[in-house]
Amino acid sequence: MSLRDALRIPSFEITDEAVYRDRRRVLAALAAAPGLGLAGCSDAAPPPPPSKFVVSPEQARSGFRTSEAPTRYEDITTYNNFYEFGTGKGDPSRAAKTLRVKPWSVAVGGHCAKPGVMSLDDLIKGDTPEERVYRLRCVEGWSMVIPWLGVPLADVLKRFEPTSKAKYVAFTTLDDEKQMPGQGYRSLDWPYREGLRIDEAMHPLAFLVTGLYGKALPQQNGAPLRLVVPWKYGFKGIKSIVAITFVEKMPFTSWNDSQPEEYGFFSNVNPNVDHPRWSQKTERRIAGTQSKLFAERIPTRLFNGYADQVAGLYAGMNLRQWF
Ligand SMILES: Nc1nc2c(c(=O)[nH]1)N[C@H]1C(S)=C(S)[C@@H](COP(=O)(O)O)O[C@H]1N2
Ligand SMILES: [Mo]
Repeated sequence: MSLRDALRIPSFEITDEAVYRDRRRVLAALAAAPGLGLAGCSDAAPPPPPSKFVVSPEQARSGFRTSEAPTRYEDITTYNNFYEFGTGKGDPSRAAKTLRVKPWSVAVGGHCAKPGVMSLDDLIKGDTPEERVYRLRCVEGWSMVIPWLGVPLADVLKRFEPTSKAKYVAFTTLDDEKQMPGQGYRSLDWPYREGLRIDEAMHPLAFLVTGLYGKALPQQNGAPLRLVVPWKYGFKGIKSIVAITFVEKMPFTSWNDSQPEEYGFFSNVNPNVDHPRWSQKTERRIAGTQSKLFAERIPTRLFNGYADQVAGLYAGMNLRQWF
């Protein structure tokens, strides 16, 4: 396979081992070739987060709702990305029943004063789940409007007392091929992992989700606990979380590992930074009618429409380099 062909592989349609191996070879070759270095894959550390940015409670709250019509429950729960259950949009809702969501425990550790392994109930104890209607913009170009039920990520994280060495937070999905048969395919380096800079994780819009439409989270949507970061592409919203770790260095993330030139660590929704293989200028909502899967194209907004709340997190940062 030529380099050009290999780079054209649609990363969300990878199904077999041979393709996976080939792609790894191409990436290794790219890494070894000086001058082919791509923005965002440099060894340089990103600039430190701005020290002064604070979002007021009123400003934050204005991001918790939208007047846009929510996507239908049937669509939110049958059109999914959850590669642990297959790469097709309909696979997770058919296959995810093998995931046992009770009992569930989450290990919280790394650079914090009070690490611990706890049941999900203990993890969110004392927090009353609230509803927030957030847009979800998938990097592939479709989007939904979802009434999530959850708790602010910051409230949970603070109880573990992260230390000054906690510059990032790493999240890990369950690693169990028996419950997640898609892990038998090397579509990604399992378990699925994601991460946020600590100030992003502490931002009031970052949300730990336990339900949607007022009901417990269905398996296919990431039960019993998933992350939702509404200003970032959907893949940052890691599902079925079993570990949260405070770390000093930018952590490994699955999509960045898989295609570093296509999926940067930050992955903020940005219509001005195209994906190498497609434009990010527009998106299509899941339409919610029997006859039509997608609605007409609409413009994608910077930070998925949450710029008022989150742009300050990236003051002075080159969003093309740190995509
Ligand atoms: N563990 C895990 N989390 C994941 C994924 C995945 O494949 N595995 N897919 C991501 C992607 S690409 C998107 S767009 C969202 C989709 O969430 P939804 O199916 O609830 O709409 O989940 C994200 N979280
Ligand atoms: Mo996605």
